[in-house]
Amino acid sequence: MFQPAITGSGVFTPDQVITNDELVESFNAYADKMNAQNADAIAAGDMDPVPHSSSEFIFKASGIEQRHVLDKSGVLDPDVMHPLLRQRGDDEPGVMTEMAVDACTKALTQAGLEGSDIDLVICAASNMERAYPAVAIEIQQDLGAQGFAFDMNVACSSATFGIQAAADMVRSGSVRRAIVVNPEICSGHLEWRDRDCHFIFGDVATATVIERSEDAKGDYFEIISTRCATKFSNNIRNNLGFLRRSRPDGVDDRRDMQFMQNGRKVFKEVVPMVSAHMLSHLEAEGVSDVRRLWLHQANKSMNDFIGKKVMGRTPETGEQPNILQDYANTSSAGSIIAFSKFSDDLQPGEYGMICSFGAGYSVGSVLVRRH
Ligand code: CO8
Repeated sequence: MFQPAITGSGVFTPDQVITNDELVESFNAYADKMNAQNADAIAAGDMDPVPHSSSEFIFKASGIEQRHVLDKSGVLDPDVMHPLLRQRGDDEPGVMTEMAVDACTKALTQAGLEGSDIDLVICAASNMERAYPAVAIEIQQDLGAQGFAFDMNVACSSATFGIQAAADMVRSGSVRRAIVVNPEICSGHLEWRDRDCHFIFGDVATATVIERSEDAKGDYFEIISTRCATKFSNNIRNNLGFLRRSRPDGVDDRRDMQFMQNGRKVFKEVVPMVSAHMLSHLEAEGVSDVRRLWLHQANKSMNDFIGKKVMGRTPETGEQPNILQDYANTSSAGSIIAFSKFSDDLQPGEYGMICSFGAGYSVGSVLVRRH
């Protein structure tokens, strides 16, 4: 058996930013347009008007101030309300591959490795750009990696579930060096026409290199252990799927074919589930002094609750870094952005925990120790 370690991480951040004010201005223009178009039905009581959104609500309810996206022009156009991405030919890299290779290159550089040193690529994300071939195999090819590659999807928990899979394979010796990459194009499956959720997500890609600690060329974090858990819930759901054209209604732009959630229920049910999961993981390892929590980045109050419960006190500044104010929820990538940007200062011997959670429900935790 070998000791797996995280030896590098990297983040690809799209250039384009949408602030809350920009988002709300375009949403309200869309609402006004819809309400004018449907004035008669609204007056007759056959339809509810589309209510306005507000920047104050967004910040207060979530802590989000802005989000990065691949294309803001389509999202902010009241006549479009989704990203507009160029159709690529089958002989050029897909969008997910392009983002993934950027994040992987940064992670490999930090680890002092080349793409050809890698013998496992896991593309772990909430949605895949196509059904097949696996996006991971295209990433493997563009990195010049060896071995094998596969896709996996556990929604917001994809990164930690991917790290568990990779760490277990490195531990057993079935692979030598793995990269887990999380290209999340959340803007593509967010319903920008619904004020309840239009502010929630952003786009990003993260990558994590996992190899034997004995092979590490620089600083690293030992992966002490991982824990994954799932419990079925319909409170976060997207019904878009390959059977859509088989259904009699023939519609392919139904509300339920984009992200849907009952946010209040998610909040109430997931916070205790995640806190208990993290505490039992720490207890099983006999760790009572975890120094850093890199949590899933969905909601600031949610993270405040979880941090307080797990630490047994209000975390001090920097102990539980949030990046959601700048990135919004980036699904599985959120906890890895936090890890990548806020882990350098941990001292040798100090423990930290990466934890992601979300649709499924699902929760995954990775206990690491700074070498
Ligand atoms: N502007 C103004 N008012 C608003 C707005 C808005 N934009 N949106 C809602 N309101 C109104 C509501 O209509 C409601 O009005 P009323 O009281 O009259 O009914 C009032 O404000 C309060 O609404 P909510 O109860 O919905 O507000 P909350 O305080 O619960 O905040 C949140 C909403 C922020 C969504 C919060 O519930 C939350 O963060 N919950 C946790 C959600 C979560 O963690 N989800 C995880 C999802 S991520 C995941 O698993 C990955 C899925 C795959 C990725 C998909 C990518 C697209």
